[in-house]
Amino acid sequence: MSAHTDRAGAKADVVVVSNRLPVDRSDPEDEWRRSPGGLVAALEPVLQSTGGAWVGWPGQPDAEVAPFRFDGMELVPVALSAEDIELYYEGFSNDTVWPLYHDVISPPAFHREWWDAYVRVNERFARAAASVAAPDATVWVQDYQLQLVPQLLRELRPDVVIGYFHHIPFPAYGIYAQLPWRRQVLSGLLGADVIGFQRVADAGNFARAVRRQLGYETKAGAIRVPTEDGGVRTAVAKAYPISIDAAAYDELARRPDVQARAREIRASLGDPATVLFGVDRLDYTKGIGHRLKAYGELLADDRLDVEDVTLVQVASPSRERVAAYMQLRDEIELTVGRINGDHDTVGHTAIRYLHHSYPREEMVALYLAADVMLVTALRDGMNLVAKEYVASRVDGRGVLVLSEFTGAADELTQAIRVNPHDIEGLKDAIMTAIEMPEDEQRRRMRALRRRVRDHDVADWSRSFLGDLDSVTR
Ligand code: GDG
Repeated sequence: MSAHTDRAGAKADVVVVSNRLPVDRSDPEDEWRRSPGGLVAALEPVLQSTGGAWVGWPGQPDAEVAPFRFDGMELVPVALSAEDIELYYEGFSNDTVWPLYHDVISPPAFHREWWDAYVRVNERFARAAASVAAPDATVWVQDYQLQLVPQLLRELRPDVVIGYFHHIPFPAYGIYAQLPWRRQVLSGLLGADVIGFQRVADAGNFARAVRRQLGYETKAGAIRVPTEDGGVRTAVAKAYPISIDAAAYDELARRPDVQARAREIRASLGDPATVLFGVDRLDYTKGIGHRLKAYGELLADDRLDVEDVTLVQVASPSRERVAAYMQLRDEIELTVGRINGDHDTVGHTAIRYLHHSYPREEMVALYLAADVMLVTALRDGMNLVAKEYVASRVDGRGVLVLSEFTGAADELTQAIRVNPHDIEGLKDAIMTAIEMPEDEQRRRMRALRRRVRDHDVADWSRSFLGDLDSVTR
């Protein structure tokens, strides 16, 4: 193995546990590369300064990889077989929990063998975390694939302090109650000392489910959890809205080459008066179909003219082996083809549809090229795209149309707020955004930028870890 392995095996005072390790490589012969993304950017400095460890799946099925050092962190791979990936990841995580927690936009599937695999894999993650944590360490578990880890880890290592952050919504009780394993999942999460959610409403939904299902007393987010020895401990359920590395986006957006690329993008679209932009993982929660329907009707009603406007829609490939995602892709691509067929001219296209992933520089150039950003999610834990758009608008212009069903809507109150199910309302909101005078754009963007700058991802991790430190000591 490479030079990364020199200090492998050391115990860590801070351990992050997530489904994926923060590194990637396409081939076992290649070097590891850091994955892009805000979570990695936020947690890496914390782990580097504490000699911390990160536990997660290295990204290839059946890969047995020994722990190794990377960028000052100890990386502890958890192996997943092709069957684990199918049952635990694509199955229970992405075809049971994901649709259920996003208000059953797509019907969740409940399969006992998926659940069994979820338990088995969560146990594996908990054992890996237990083996690397130093005495009294702090362990921070990330997201819905690992909801059982807090309790499993507490059983193995009662000395460690455990935090859990839930990146997706926690649904209302009536929906949550459908889950056949609803009590086990709540108990799993309650193994943590602090359970963090994106919105105040998510933390409230969780506390309500705990009261209804387990009968524990909850008071302003403090949950009294009975312990094995007949005592009681307190778990805290609270909102910590996640954010982005705002300074990094600001810096990229000021780069002359990125600004030149933004101009080039507009020119290559035929310099339309208005560029609308959407970028999402191709996921049924993101409301891409609703967005296309509203836009298609605006063209059909002659409220918009294809000579003056183009919608750029980046739909990055996602979960391509899950049936609901294959069907969604077909639906979206049929709709895009129809709208373009009906409205395109030889020189202008209604929708420039891109089923690709792009480097971050290109994303920022696209944000800068877009007069109007469309975020029309039907349900979204936070939605970082909305924050990235705002952080990239160093020119102070641009309009954000934002679904009220995103966590971001609680914070980004100067956006144009929409209910994406209301197609007429969405059409009016798009027109308002297109026609918004520049001074109003600037006024709103100033407030939005201030919010994102003052609450960045470093602030998020500081506040979570600060609370974790204070509730337990
Ligand atoms: C989950 C929750 C919560 C997308 N396409 C490309 C690309 N992206 C990047 C975006 C953004 C990220 O992916 C997507 O984050 P979102 O927050 O919008 O949505 P999810 O992926 O569903 O994330 C969500 C989040 O976790 C964090 O807690 O906000 O609610 O569902 O950063 O920029 N990035 C690049 N190329 C692409 O083509 N480089």
